[in-house]
Amino acid sequence: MIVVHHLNNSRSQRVLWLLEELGVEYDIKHYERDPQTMLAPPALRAVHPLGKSPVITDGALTLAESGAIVEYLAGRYGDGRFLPAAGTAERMRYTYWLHYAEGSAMPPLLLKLVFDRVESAPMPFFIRPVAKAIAGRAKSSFIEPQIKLHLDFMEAELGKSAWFAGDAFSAADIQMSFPLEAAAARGGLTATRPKLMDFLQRIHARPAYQRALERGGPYELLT
Ligand SMILES: N[C@@H](CCC(=O)N[C@@H](CS)C(=O)NCC(=O)O)C(=O)O
Repeated sequence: MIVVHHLNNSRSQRVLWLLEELGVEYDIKHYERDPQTMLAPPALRAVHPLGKSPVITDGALTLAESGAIVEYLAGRYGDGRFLPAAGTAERMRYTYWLHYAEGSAMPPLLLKLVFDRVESAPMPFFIRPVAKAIAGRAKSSFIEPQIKLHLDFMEAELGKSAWFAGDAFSAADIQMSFPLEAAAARGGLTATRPKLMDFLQRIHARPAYQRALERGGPYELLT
């Protein structure tokens, strides 16, 4: 039986959603973030040394890293569904987006989260103006322009086909959901990018997405 080590409000929601799309049986082991640090509890390190979510176990296999998990589950249990055929242009695009989500789209969004927190963290009053100035400069000179670059790119790509890998919904769309949901929560993704907003609406309407929310519990992305 597949076990998903699921952290609240996290990337592991994607894995639950994929398993619901695949119709595969699975169990969930729940972990709660520390409310102050937002880090995962130490118990997750007993499953994988990094102690991050998602991690799955499937028999003797323990697998971390959401892209690797999505690739494994779609390949092993998909029976050709949610995975474009090998050797096609769609398969190449599928592979690209599977890597792009965590490798390129997430880093500036994570930096934004960190620097937003620097600005609002408790600190001695005489440090605050300096910390705010450094965080503000990092955001305006690098982080926000990078987020804009990526959002513009993704918006243009979704102008070429209904889904990221082509005209059929694939597991790459599931992998891409997290950066787009994070961008809507904290990265300035709004109705000014209608293709991306429409993508979010379409995925949220999928019955498997909703079943995954019911099983995973509340899902509110960090802002
Ligand atoms: N690139 C990794 C990122 C894993 C990751 O950072 N997960 C976050 C949840 S969204 C986490 O476990 N955070 C808690 C912590 O670092 O303690 C993946 O895609 O699986």
